[in-house]
Amino acid sequence: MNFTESSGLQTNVLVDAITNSPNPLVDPIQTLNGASSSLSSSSTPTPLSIESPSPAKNSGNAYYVSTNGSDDNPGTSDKPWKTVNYGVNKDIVKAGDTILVQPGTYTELITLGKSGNSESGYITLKANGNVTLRDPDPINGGFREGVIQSAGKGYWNIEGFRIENSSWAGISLRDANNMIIQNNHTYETGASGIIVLPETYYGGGEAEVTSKNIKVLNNTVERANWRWQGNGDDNGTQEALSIWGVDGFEVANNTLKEGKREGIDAKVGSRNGSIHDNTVSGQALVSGTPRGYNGGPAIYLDGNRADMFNIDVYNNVVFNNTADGIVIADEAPNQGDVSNIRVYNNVIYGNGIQGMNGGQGITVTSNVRNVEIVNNTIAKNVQAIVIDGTDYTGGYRSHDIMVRNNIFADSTYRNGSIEDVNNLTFDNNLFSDKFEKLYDGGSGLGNLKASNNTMVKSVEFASLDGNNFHLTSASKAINTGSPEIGKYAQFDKDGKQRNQGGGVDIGAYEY
Ligand SMILES: [Ca+2]
Ligand SMILES: [Ca+2]
Ligand SMILES: [Ca+2]
Repeated sequence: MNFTESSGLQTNVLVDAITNSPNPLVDPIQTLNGASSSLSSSSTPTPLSIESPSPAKNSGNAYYVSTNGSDDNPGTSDKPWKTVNYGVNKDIVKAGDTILVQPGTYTELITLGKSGNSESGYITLKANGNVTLRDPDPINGGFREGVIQSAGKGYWNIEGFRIENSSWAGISLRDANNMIIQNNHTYETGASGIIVLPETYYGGGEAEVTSKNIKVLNNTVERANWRWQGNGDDNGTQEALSIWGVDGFEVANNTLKEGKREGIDAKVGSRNGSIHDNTVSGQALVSGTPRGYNGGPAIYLDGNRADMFNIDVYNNVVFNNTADGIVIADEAPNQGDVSNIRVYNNVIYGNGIQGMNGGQGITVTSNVRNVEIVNNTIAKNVQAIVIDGTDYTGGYRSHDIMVRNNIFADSTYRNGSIEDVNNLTFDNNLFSDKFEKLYDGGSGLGNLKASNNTMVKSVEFASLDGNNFHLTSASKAINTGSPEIGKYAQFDKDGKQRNQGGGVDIGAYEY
């Protein structure tokens, strides 16, 4: 297949439109209470921290589940219950209580049948040692089924499980509020490892923004979408870690590896959130296969059928993914747009396959505005950056995009491309001389302000071959960045104060 600059994106757009269609298979979860959803329309420029009581402070009762227990028992440590699903539905379990699951393998679907609350706290469901949860039927199970699943529930802390071999998702939370999902490991899940999604899926607009205050922390999501066989397949749909229609989210310190489709995907009106300190590699494994597709970002913001705004993407390491790195797009420009996005301190390397896909480090497409791309280090991708506001998917030409203090090193096809964008500021970036131009400038550039971009023979990383992108003393990146960066970027990826040695450095790491 011949390389074209937009091949990855175009194909990706098509495929998501197909695979986001409703699945006609049986809905495994009874529809219970609809979630309350208080939507915030405000947009603030500071990274968001979701307030929540610490589950560790739960002062409630502890109950136990063990493989050698009985559901006729009282659920004490001496007389534990046998099934997790029994425990999470038992009347005696209240807000603030903890259910400890003793070591072993449990083969059952676990449907959360109640909620905690803000006064008494979360209900904690926790692995008390090595606990594996398995789908009792890894072949059958429709759209939205998860080995742990819920509908309209909130205030749960789900912690420490290994979940594997599922027909659809590992953890699937519908219309959820105030959930913490932490320290779990999903492995070879049919569809997503972890997904939050709306009951009104595919409805469009605010109706799809039904979840709020979701934290997904320190999980490993490995081999997600493992049943995905390519276009037209209903089994392995969605993405490895999907945040769908969520107001208020934090996705942090997760490790994603070897997924067949996209990695972390905040989509359809998700807003007021952050994606940070995650490590994402080996995603989009099907890209370029005969029935696969040639896209699939490792981290994806897709506004889709509702407004998406106020999201920070920072301190992530995104490497060796088959297709793209970080993509900001809007697959459904007729409903809502994407705005107020900050992408900073990310290290993005080795993504894409030349001749097969675009392999962009960072991409912004049409119907997107007010994006700041600051102090990222982008190396050894097919191309480093593409800003393309062409309206082939509809919507307006992208505008008010800032690309500042980034390193673009050793791309394999070209540094980047920009076209059809208004009010693009492109300054104080450093790029290696493998290609003469920093970007191929296409048509449709309104009010482009490009200045102080510097070409160097070598960035002088600690080790380009060894993927250590810290700077060494000879680097021209030192003290040549612009100090005009947001408050959010005052510290580098390592937490070091910027402006060491009298000036801000270019790239993710301050020398
Ligand atoms: Ca199943
Ligand atoms: Ca949209
Ligand atoms: Ca400095």
